[in-house]
Amino acid sequence: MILSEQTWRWYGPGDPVSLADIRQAGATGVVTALHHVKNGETWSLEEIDKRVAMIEAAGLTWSVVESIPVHEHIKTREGNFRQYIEHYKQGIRNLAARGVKVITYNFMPVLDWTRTDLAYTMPDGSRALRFERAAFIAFELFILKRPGAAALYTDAEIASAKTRLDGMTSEERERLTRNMIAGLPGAEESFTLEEFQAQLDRYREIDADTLRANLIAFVAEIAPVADEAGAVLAIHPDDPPYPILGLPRVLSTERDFERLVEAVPNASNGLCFCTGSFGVRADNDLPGMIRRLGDRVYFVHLRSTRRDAGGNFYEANHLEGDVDMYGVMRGFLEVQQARGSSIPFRPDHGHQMIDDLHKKTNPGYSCIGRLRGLAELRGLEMGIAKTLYQ
Ligand code: DNO
Repeated sequence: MILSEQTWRWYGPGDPVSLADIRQAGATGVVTALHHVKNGETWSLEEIDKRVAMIEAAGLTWSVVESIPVHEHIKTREGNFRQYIEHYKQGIRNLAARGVKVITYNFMPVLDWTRTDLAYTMPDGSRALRFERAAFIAFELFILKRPGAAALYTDAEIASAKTRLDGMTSEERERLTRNMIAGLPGAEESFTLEEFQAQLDRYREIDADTLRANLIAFVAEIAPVADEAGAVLAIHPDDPPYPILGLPRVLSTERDFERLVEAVPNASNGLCFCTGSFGVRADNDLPGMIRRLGDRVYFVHLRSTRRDAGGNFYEANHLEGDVDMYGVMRGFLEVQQARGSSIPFRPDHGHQMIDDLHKKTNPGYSCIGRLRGLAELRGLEMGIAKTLYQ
């Protein structure tokens, strides 16, 4: 019986949730990145060695890189993109040489994940991350004032966004702006409003077909390097999984990932199966997807969201919300039995709860909320595995 490898994201030495905490949570693998290395630079052996030593001294293993950021010039194929791709390749070789062989990345333009509210209070008093459509539209139309954006929305949506904005204090408006453009943890960029609009403008001529071609061109270059080094690549889906702010999206559905594999069939070209991101779309059949894409799933993020008819969603407890976590876990176990080896997963995000509420942690990455998630997922896995395989 093969069980998955339990991992936990760590933001490095400055993370208020320490390696010792991770060990007590019962995870064995660490998911981290060299956040201090500038986006586009090579991850040197020296910096990798320091990080490996730190993690191993805590009795843990550096299992997964999340992420080596993809420079914006690579996404738009301009400026120094050729040099950045060479740096990326060297980073893959260096990591693999030190035994770190699963590399997560994403190809979302400008922003990594996006939420309007980082402290949405749940009925039990814990706090969750939320994407609220009216607040998002209020930001886009009335704070950022993105040219042409109004054409995307109905009059009723615009009116409710205006009402929403009018009801906000100036502090709330500032907080919304910060949430949107200041970069959530993991994002390597943070902007002022003007800089943000300038970044969006760089994509004016880039539609989904062009972005997809740029993704394929990038992966076609790095996958052979990963194959040779014995590493695998795990692309993270778009979050949320549809176009926002006029930016194209190319990894929101099963078909999107299939297209990437059809274009670049190399074995290293794989997926970070994130149930929280894919799960925001009702047309993504998660238990079916993990089975069908299983051969290419190299890392898994387990998290659930609850969406409503108005296009809002919040992050639910791991076994609640819209994600059929039982079906996903069962599929995930089947994939691992078929492959004959463990695949790493991590509890993705968690509520701020109990003592988390009195601490400043990275949004989504508090200790106790994730501990609850990991404990629930571990129990679910054990229950299914013992029933099916013993
Ligand atoms: C959010 C994370 C993302 C993810 C990147 C992968 O919590 O899942 O920031 O790390 O998109 O490149």
